[in-house]
Amino acid sequence: MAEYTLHCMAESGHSYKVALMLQLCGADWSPRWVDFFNGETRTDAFRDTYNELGEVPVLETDGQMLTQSGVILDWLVERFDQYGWDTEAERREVLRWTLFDNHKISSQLGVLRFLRTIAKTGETETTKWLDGRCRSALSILDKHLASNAFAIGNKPTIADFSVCGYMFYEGETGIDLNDYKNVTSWLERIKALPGWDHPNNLMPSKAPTEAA
Ligand SMILES: N[C@@H](CCC(=O)N[C@@H](CS)C(=O)NCC(=O)O)C(=O)O
Repeated sequence: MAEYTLHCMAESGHSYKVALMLQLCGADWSPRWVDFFNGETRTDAFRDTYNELGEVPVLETDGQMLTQSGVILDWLVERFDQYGWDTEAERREVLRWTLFDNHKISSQLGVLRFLRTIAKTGETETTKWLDGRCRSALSILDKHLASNAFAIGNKPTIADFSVCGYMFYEGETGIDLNDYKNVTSWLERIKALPGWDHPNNLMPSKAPTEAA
């Protein structure tokens, strides 16, 4: 059994943040597919065993269940001493971008992508509203990246892995990232990190027995 088990599914950008960190750190990890679309995270069994919050990702290691991607990433920095900060000021910058991501970027891009590509609701007042919110957040990010190679300056950190969570699912949010040139250049820099891989290659999208 691997040292780390990531309870996740390929469609989850929040899980991808953790999968990417594990991969880039060369961790001994394996994914466990969660049957999210049939409601596994809403069952008492899941909530009692893995996460009372009813969400993926969950990182299981050494009998512990770690939840919330931002918390897990922070914990992994301490474990691997990689993709973290050198000063307290940098640590706060990492936290600032991780919180902004959780509130304004990944949460909204994730829901927009779900509505447009998975639930296929068609264009509604909700998708229109979310589209505007996402574009506004992307513009803020794009401006920041005009003078910063990565989220907190010149080095990649877990803040980048948080912010990019839903940005490699090309075409699925309905927002063309080419409208945000600094964002696409930054994504290329993340892709160039040794060990980078696409969410669909790191996490399964169906049960292993079905996939076999
Ligand atoms: N802030 C959380 C967000 C996690 C999240 O929203 N996960 C989604 C899947 S991508 C989920 O499990 N949602 C549960 C549900 O909708 O019932 C994190 O970063 O870990």
